[in-house]
Amino acid sequence: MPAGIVTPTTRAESVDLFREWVGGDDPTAVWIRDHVHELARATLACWCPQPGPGHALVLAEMAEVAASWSGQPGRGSGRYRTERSARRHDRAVSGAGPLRLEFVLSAARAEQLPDNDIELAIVGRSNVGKSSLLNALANRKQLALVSKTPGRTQLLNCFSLGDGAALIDCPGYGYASVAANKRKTWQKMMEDYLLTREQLAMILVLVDGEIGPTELDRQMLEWLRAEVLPHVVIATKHDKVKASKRDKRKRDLAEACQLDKSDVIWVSAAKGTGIDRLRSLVLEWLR
Ligand SMILES: Nc1nc2c(ncn2[C@@H]2O[C@H](COP(=O)(O)OP(=O)(O)O)[C@@H](O)[C@H]2O)c(=O)[nH]1
Ligand SMILES: [Mg+2]
Repeated sequence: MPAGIVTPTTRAESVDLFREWVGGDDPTAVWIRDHVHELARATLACWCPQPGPGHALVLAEMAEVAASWSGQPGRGSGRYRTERSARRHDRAVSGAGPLRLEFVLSAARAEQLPDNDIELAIVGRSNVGKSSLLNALANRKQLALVSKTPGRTQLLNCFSLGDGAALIDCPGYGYASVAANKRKTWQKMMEDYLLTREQLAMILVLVDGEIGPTELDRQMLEWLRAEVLPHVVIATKHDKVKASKRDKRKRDLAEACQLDKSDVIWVSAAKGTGIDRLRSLVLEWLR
């Protein structure tokens, strides 16, 4: 920030000044404009290693500011908004409504996935409601049936959203019947994918709202925190919790996940509760 011109006294003044400076020709300002999303993500990861829905809102606000820079007079409109980011922007502002998800392929290893620009991963134990949630997001009954095909339950299932964005339905953990060597294969594949996939913008950790986090869910969350991977907890089967018990269940589930109540997103694929909001968040995370 150029020093000594004006000393801002209010937050609004500081923001105005920052906007003015960052819209200018200064090489640092140009660099910041070009890297705003990476900067936002990195900053948030430092402030708050346990990402929640609040992250998406902050990122959305920063993206809005960045979009306004791209229209700055002088530097050439559109110079800082690539075609791809413009498409993402259009996709995001086109509003929720069913996501246009299409099954692409199942992969045994991350390298076999298509070269998507950006991805979200859905993880959770088997039966938590991953396939049902995908169907609900797309408002399709059988979209995610493919992932129930025998043999495919242990694979990374890729669903495209168009424009280089994809959702990856990861194999569920916690099959008691799965042999130890298979569990090792699962663990290696998941670690390879989650730790090394550069396109991965957010990991959606599904927790069964009816029964709360299992030991394996808690281990997964601990691992994600230790690796500082961006993730958010989604509690499924909201409809299965009695209305009279919901408040307490929401508190208990959040606490068991070491989160704030407001950081857990509750959904019901069966009744559609929370699905629209999750669609909007998905689009935000994919920007
Ligand atoms: N009541 C209710 N049941 C659900 C919901 N979501 C999933 N289920 C049920 O939970 C079971 C497992 O769901 P599925 O989507 O196959 O889980 P996955 O193994 O994680 O893909 C199925 O019997 C679903 O019908 C929900 O929101 N409400
Ligand atoms: Mg499934």
